[in-house]
Amino acid sequence: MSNFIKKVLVLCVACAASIACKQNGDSTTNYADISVGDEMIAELTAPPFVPKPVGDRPAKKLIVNMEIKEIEGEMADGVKYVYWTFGGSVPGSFIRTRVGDEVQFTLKNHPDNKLPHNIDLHAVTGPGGGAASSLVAPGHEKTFNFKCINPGLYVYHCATAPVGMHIANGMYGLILVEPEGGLPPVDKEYYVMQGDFYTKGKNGEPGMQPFDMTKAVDEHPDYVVFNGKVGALTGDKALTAKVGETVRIYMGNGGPNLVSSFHVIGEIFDRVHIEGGDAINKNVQTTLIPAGGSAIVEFKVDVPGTFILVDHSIFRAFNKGALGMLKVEGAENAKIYSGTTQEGIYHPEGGTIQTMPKSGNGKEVVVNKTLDQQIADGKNIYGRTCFACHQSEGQGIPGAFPPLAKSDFLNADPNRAVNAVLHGLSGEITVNGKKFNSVMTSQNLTDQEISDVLTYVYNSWGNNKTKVTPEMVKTQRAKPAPKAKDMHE
Ligand code: HEC
Ligand SMILES: [Cu+2]
Repeated sequence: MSNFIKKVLVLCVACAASIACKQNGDSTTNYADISVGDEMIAELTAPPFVPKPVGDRPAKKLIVNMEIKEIEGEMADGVKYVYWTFGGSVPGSFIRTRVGDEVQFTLKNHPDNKLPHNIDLHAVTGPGGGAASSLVAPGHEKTFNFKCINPGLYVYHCATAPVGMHIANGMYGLILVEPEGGLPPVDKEYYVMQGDFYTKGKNGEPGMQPFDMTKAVDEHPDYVVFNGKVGALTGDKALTAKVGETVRIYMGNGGPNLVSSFHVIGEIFDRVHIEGGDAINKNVQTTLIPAGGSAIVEFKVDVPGTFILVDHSIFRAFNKGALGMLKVEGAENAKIYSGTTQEGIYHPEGGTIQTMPKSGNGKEVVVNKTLDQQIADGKNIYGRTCFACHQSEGQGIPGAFPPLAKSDFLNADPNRAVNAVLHGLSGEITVNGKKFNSVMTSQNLTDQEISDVLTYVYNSWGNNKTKVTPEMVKTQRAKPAPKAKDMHE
C-alpha cells in the first residue's frame, strides 16, 4: 500500500470517528477549556418569566448579582407567611447561562435580614455547589466563581442549617445552562417551580403562619404550590399562549420533601428533557420531577381553552394549591377537539357504579321533599360533585374556584345559579369583589339533584336560605342555555 493511500485511510477513519461522536451526542468538548470573551451582566428574572435565550453568543464571563431578601408575603388569601428569597421571589430569580460561561457570582444578604444564608447551585462542579464559599451574614456579600461545564436545567437552593427549613421557606430557584448554539427557539417560555410548605395552622387558617418544623419532618405539608403561593398562576396571572404556538416550561421542584407528577390537563408534552438533562422523551402525559430536580417540557398548543397545570398527586392540586393555568386564545379546531357533539343516556351495568349521577333526561320519581330532606340530600351531592373545586366549606380556592360561602353572585339570582350548574359557566365573573375567569363544566344532575344541592348551598355558610325547587330547575332546563355574557350581568 502506498504511503499516500495509508494517509487517506487514516484521515477517513479519523473523520468517521469524529462524525460518529457528534451524531451520538457525546460531549467530547471539554467546556472547562473554552476561553471566555468579554464580560456581561446576567439578566435575572422573577417567575414565571425567563431571561432572553443565549442564542449563538460565545461563552462569556457572566456577572450574576443576587440579593437574598426575607420578606412577608401571602401564601393564600388572608394567609401570611415570611418567605426567605433569592432575589425577592419564590422561586428565586432565573439565571440563564451557556456551556463554557464563567460565572462570577455575588451573593448579597440584605442588612434587614435576620439570618445567614448561602447558595448551592446544582450546575456547579465543586464542593457544596458553591455553598462553602458563599455563606454570608446579613449586611455582607460574598463572591465566588464557577465554570458551566454541563448543559442542563439545574436547581439552586440555600444550604444553611437547618437546610430543610431554608428550602421550605422558599430558598430555591433554577439556573439554565444552554448547550452550544442554544436550545431550539420556541414561541413562549415560562418558569414554574413547585414547593411544599408547612404552617402552624392548617390549610386556609388566616393570619401570619409560622413555619412548622414537626410537620416538615413528618412530610405533611399544608400547602403544595407552584411559584410560592396558592393562585400564583391562576386567573389574570395565568400563563398565556396563542393557538399554534410552541410553549416551553422550565419546571423545577424545590421540595423540600415531595416529588411532583407534573401534568397539564388537556395537553400532551411533545418533548420532555427528562430531569432537565439531554435525554428527550416524546409524547408524555405526566413527567416526574424529583425534589431538587427539574424537567423541560415543550408542547404546541392546538386548540383554545384553559389548560390546568397540576401535580397529578391530585389532592395536592385541588386541596393544597398545586394548580396553575395556561390560557390559550385563538380559533377552534374541530378536527382536533370539537367539544360536546352529542349527549346521550348511558346505562351503566354492575354494582360498583350505580351511585353515579343520573342523567337529567331520565324518568324521575317525583317526591315532595321537605327543606331538611333537600338539605341532607344536597349535602351528599355537594360532597361528590362540587366539593373538589368549591371546597368543603364553600370557601373555594383563591384565583381558581370562586367561593359559594357568602357569595354575592350566588345570592343575587337563584336562576343564574341553576343555569351555572345545568349548563356550566365560563368567562369573567366577579364574586365578592374578586374576579374569576375560568371554566365550570356543566354538571350531569337531575332536576331534583340540582335543586337539592343548591338548596344545601343556599342554606349553608351564611347564604340567604333560598329553597330551590325541582320546578325552578325544570323551567330553566326547558329554555335554551343562556349565552356566557348574559350570565355575568
Ligand atoms: C371542576 C370544578 C368545579 C366543579 C366540580 C363545580 N364548580 Fe362551580 N364553578 C367553578 C368555576 C371555575 C366557577 C367560575 C366560572 C367562571 O369563572 O366563569 C364556578 C362558578 C360557580 C358558581 C357561580 C359563582 C359563585 O361563586 O357563586 C356557582 C353558584 C357554582 N359554581 C356552583 C356549583 C355547584 C352547586 C357545583 C356542584 C353541583 C359546582 N359549582 C361544581 C368550578 C367548579
Ligand atoms: Cu438560607
